[in-house]
Amino acid sequence: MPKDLEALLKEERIFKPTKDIVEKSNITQWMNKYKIKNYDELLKKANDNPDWFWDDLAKELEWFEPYKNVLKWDPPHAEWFLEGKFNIAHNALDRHIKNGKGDKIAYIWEGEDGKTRKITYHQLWCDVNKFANALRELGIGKGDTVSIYLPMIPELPVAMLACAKIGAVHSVVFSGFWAKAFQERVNDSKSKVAITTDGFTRRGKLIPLKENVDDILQNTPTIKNLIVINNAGIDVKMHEGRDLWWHEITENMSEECETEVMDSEDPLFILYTSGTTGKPKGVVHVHGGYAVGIYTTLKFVFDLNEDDIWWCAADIGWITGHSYIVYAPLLLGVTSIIFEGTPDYPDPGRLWKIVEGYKVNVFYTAPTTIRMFMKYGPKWPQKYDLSSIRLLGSVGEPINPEAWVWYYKYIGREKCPIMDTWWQTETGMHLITPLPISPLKPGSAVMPFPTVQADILDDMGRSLTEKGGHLVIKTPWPSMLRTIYRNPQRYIKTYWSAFKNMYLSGDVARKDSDGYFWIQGREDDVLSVAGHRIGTAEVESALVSYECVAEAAVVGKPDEIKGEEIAAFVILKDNFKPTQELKDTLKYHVRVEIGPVATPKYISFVDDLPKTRSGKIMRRVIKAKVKGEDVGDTSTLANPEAVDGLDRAL
Ligand code: 6R9
Repeated sequence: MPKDLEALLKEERIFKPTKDIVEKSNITQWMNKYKIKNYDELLKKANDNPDWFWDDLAKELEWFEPYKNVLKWDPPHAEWFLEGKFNIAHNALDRHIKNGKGDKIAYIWEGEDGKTRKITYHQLWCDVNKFANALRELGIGKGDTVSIYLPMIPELPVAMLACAKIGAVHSVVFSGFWAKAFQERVNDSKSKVAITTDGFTRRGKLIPLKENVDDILQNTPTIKNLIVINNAGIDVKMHEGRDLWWHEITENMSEECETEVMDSEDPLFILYTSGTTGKPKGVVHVHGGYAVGIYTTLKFVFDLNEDDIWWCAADIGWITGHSYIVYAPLLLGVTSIIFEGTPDYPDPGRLWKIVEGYKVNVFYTAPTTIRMFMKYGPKWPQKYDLSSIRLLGSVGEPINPEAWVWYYKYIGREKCPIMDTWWQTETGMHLITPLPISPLKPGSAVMPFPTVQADILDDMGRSLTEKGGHLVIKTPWPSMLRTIYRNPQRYIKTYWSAFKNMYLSGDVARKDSDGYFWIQGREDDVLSVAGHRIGTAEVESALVSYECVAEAAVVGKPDEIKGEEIAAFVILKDNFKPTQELKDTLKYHVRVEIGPVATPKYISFVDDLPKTRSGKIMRRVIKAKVKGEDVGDTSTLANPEAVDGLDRAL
C-alpha cells in the first residue's frame, strides 16, 4: 500500500464525522423531533419500540387506507402494516405529481455512447401509465408475473413501475445473464409476458438480446407475448401473434392509468438469487413493508435532501438497483443518475466525468469497482472535479481497509464518510450499516440499522464476540422477503432452520468489543464475483451439461479486484483429452449457459475430486488448496489421495 494511505489507515483507526455533517443530517433532524441525544440512545429507543419507529416513517408515505397494526410477527412469517391499502408506484410517482413536483427531474440517463436523457417525474409518470395501460390491454393484471430482460435503459424502470401500478409482479433478470438463465427464471415464475430489447451495446460490442431470447421462447410455455423495445435499431424477426413492439402498443394509450389498490402484503416482485443447491431462489418482496424499509434507509443512511443528485452505480438487474435506483429514490422524490455503460469504458475516467458533469452529491458503488480504480491509479479521478460529493457508499462484498482508505482519500477527498452497507436480496434494504453520524472503522459495516438486532453465533447458538460465526438477525424488518416463490418450504429451510426464530444470513461475520460488525463472506457455496452472487452449483451443472464432462467442482479463488474468481476442477469422461482447446470450449459453454459473469477464469483437469463418504464434494478442501492454505482435517474423506491430484493440477 502507498505510504500516504498507510498513514491514513494507521493514524485514524476511527473516522469521526464532522459536526456539520452530523447536525445537518436527516437522522439528526429526526432525532431532534423526539429529543434523542445521540446514536446510542437512538438505537436503544428504536430497538425497544420498533413499531413506534416504523409507524412514524410509514406515515411519510401515502396509504389509500391506513393500516391497523404495524407488525404481526409469527416466526418465520412477518406481516407489516396490516390491512393497509397501498401501491408503491402511486407513492413513487402519482404522489409527487399531485404535490406539484411533476417538473422535477427524476432520472438523468446516460447511455454507453454518451447520449443523455433527462426524464421529469411527469414524463416518467406518463410513460409508466401508457405502458401500464398496454399491459392491461394484453390481459395482465393483479398477481400476474411479467419477466423483464433489459439492459440499463429508461424503459427498464418504466416497465417495473408499470407492473407495480397494475398490481402485476415483475421478475427482472440481469441482462448480463445468458438467455438460458432467463428461460429458467421465466419458467419458475410462470410469466405470461416477457419484455426485452432488439439489442444493446456493451463496451461498443452489439449484444442481440431479442435473437438470444427467440432461441429459448419455444421452451417457455407460459409466455403469450414478447414485448420488444426498439433500442439498438437492428433488424429483428418478429413472430406473428407473439411479438409486439413497445412503441406500437403504447402509441395510442392514455397518459392516465388507474392505480390498482393493493394490500400492503401483496407481492411486488420476484428477484432470483443463487442458492447452494440446484435452482436459483425466487425471493418475494411486497408493496408496503418493502417501500417503507427502502425509503427509510435511503433517507437516513444516504441522507438525501430535496436537491441532491444521487447516483447508485449498480445494475437494476440486482437488488441494489431495484431498491436504490428504481424505488427508493423515487419514493424520496430526488433526482438520480442511471448509467448504462461500464465504469472504465471508453477510459477509466468515465465515472468521474459523470460525477463532475452532473455534480453528483452522493455516490454508491461496490468494492470491486474501487479496487479496479486503485489499479488504474489516482490520476483518473484527479482529472475531474469531485467536490460535489458529500457522502459515499459501498455494497456487495466486504470492503478491504486498503480500498476503503483509497476511496476515502481519492474520491472522498478525506471529507466524505463512507456508508458500508451490508444487506442482501432477501433483506431488501440495508440492515447493518453506518449512519452519517456514526464513527467509522475502515472495513466495518458498523452496526445494525435502528430496530434491527443482529448477532454472531457459534454452531451451538452461543453469541460470540471477537470471533467469526454465523451472522443472524433476531428481529423482523419491514422489507424482509416474505417467501421463496412457489417454494415456502425452502424459505423455512434456508433461512429459519439453523437457529430458532432467527434469520440465517449465510454470511460469516465478527463483532468487535465496540459492537462493530465485520462481514467476512459467504459461509455456503455461493461465490461473490465482482459483487455478483453466483452459486457453485449453477456453474457446476453448466459444466457437467457439456458432453465430455463427468464431474465438476467450483470454488472461488481470491482475486484482488473482483473479490473472487471462479476456479473449476473438472473430471473428463474417458476418451476425452485434457487440452487447452477444451478448456476454452468449456469456458465458452458456461458463458452461453449462464452468462459472462459466471465464466470460470481457471479450469483444471483432475482425475478425482475429494469427497466425503456420503459422496459430497469437499469444496472446503479444494478451496484451501486453491488459496495455498493447509487443508486441515481430511479424515472424513473417502479418497484422501484426490487431494494430491489437486496439487498436480494447480
Ligand atoms: C445487496 C447485495 C448479498 C451478499 C451478502 C454478503 C455480500 C453485501 C456487503 C456484503 C460485506 C457489505 N455483501 N453487502 N459483504 N459487506 N457491505 O449485494 O445483495 O446480491 O443478494 O448479495 O453480498 O455476502 O450475503 P446480494
